[in-house]
Amino acid sequence: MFNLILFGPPGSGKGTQSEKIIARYGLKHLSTGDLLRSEIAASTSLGLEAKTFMDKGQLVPDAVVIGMIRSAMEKNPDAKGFLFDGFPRTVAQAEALDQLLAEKGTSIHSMIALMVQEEELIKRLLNRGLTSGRSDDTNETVIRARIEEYQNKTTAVAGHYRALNRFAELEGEGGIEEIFSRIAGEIDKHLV
Ligand code: B4P
Repeated sequence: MFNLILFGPPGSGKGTQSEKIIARYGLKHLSTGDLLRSEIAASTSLGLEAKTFMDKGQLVPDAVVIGMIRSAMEKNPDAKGFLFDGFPRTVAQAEALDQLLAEKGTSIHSMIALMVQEEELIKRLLNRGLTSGRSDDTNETVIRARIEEYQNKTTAVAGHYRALNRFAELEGEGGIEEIFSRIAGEIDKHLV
């Protein structure tokens, strides 16, 4: 298996680049943001609970997202690898993910982090909010709260994989194809 984490602040291009990565490399895409939004759309109790956090720009509790990832992995026993997008976002989530993969006899091969300046993130998310219908993309105060959550709770996850020597940081500004070429160059180093 080849397992990759795409990492970066909200609006850094994780969702955008994930689509291109799965198309080229055939990995199973697991986005906690997408999984949570489908729970919200189906009005499940998990979705209704998650929405109260997401609408404030806060992270959803670890136990909820870890349980969701566990069941998504169990539904895909034949995947040739996973692309984790938006997960892990806390050190506790990273430790749980390492454990889940160890149970399958595998591990994370690489974490790729996209670097984007804060003002560019805000511009992209407000722009997406014009059409996405996402309540967390339309209010600049909520967007800034998401970025603050990232700085306070999520950046530490990079240190976890850096310590394992499985971390690469790439420029996340520029054209979408140009950024994808950088990501593919990094992935290919692990596949040759
Ligand atoms: P997510 O759904 O993960 O969303 P995101 O971080 O906002 O966005 P992403 O980074 O994927 O967006 P993209 O850049 O592709 O999280 C939403 C919320 O769910 C969180 O705030 C949290 O509450 C909750 N949550 C999710 N996972 C969780 C977890 N593990 N633990 C706890 N809570 C969790 O797109 C942004 C925009 O930029 C798009 O419009 C795109 O078109 C544009 N764009 C992309 N690349 C561009 C480029 N190169 N140039 C210009 N624009 C670009």
